[in-house]
Amino acid sequence: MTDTRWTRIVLAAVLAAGAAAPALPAQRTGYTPEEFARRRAALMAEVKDGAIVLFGDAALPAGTHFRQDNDFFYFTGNEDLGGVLVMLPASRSSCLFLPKRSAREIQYDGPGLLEDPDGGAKAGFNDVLAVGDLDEYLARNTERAGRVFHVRLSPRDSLDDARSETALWDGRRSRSHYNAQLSVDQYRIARLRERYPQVELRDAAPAIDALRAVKTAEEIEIMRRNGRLSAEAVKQAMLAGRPGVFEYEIEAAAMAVVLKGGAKGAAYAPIVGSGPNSCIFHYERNDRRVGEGEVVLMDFGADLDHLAMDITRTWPASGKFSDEQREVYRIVLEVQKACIAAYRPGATPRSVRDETAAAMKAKGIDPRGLQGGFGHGVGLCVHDVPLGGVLKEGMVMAIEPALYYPEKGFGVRIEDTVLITKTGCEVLTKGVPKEIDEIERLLAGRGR
Ligand SMILES: [Mn+2]
Repeated sequence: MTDTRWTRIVLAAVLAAGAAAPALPAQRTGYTPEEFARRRAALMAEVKDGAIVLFGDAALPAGTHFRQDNDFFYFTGNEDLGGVLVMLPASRSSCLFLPKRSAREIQYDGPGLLEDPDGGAKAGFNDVLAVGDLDEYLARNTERAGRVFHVRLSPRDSLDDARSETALWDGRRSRSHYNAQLSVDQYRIARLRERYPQVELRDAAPAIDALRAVKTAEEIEIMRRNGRLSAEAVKQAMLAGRPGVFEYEIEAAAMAVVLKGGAKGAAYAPIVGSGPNSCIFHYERNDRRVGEGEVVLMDFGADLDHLAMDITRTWPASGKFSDEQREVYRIVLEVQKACIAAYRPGATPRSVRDETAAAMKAKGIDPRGLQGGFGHGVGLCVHDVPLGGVLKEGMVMAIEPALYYPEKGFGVRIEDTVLITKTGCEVLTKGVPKEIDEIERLLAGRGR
């Protein structure tokens, strides 16, 4: 074996180890218990009166890791099933109700907070009680709470559906009256109305959303880490995304990185669209074989410590954009960069649109109808709570301009998630290339 062969083998091993190593140390930052106590105090300070009653999830999902109801998680950090949180702003108290479980149930699912003697105190609750005591507790406090319960009357959001989307899918499902049963949330409201007819129910969602929209220091640290992790995942997917592979192989390359980095999974079904599939906004079959000369559009983000991330990249499978692809890519990229430049505290959809138009004019680019504006918030949900029309420091937004040409068999979308800072914004997902020469250089490095 010659020296040069040795060098090459060692180099290959080092490269392989580098590719296999996680982008970040596997240790996650997570949350402190004080974080959730602070959030409860903030909501009680905002709501001031009545009793705040929030329900957790009641059933395990099939085939995927359990992920607690967003609003319930936000104020409890608790991942047990069937919990109810009751907060009394007047006395600044919060009490968590959890189902009593049999020894056998505990054997199956492991102990929860109710089985931990100091769990409640550690988590900062005044009490952790059996859910069977909930109605007695509410009845005891109805008069003290001024006959007002703040509950979630708005629809819930999920990992990947905003409150408005939950309502929309519900409406779509109900097109046939055979499918039009009430949701568990609607059922809970109906039960509360029946059981407490003297109590006025008010929607807690606006106050919750105002808190959730502005990220805490702990959330920002998690989202920064998720930005780096999800970016590394998309970068590995780009390296895997060449002609001849199936779209699901590209998905697998990204999933391996985020699972290794401590994420529970993807924040939404990964979108890997090659060729004509790049024009389908929410394509997720991911079962087509990538062809020569096509683009691959991948929309992907991890779910890390209950917080989502949202990235889209479009790259030429063969390693170089065609002239037509390059021209479209450049327009989308310039619009995206102009939006990012316009994101700062005080910005509105209008100001972003105006600044983007001015930037395109200055560069002599025809944006082909693409306007800047606001994307969507990102947080516990990929399509997070509404932000109220003006950007504030601590908000997290996805920016995702796109142009689609189904007749030409390709579309381009470029998306980053950004954190609004004091003076502008920090791109959390900058670890994955998006400049044309950066992309072509990265892909050239993978050889043939
Ligand atoms: Mn998005």
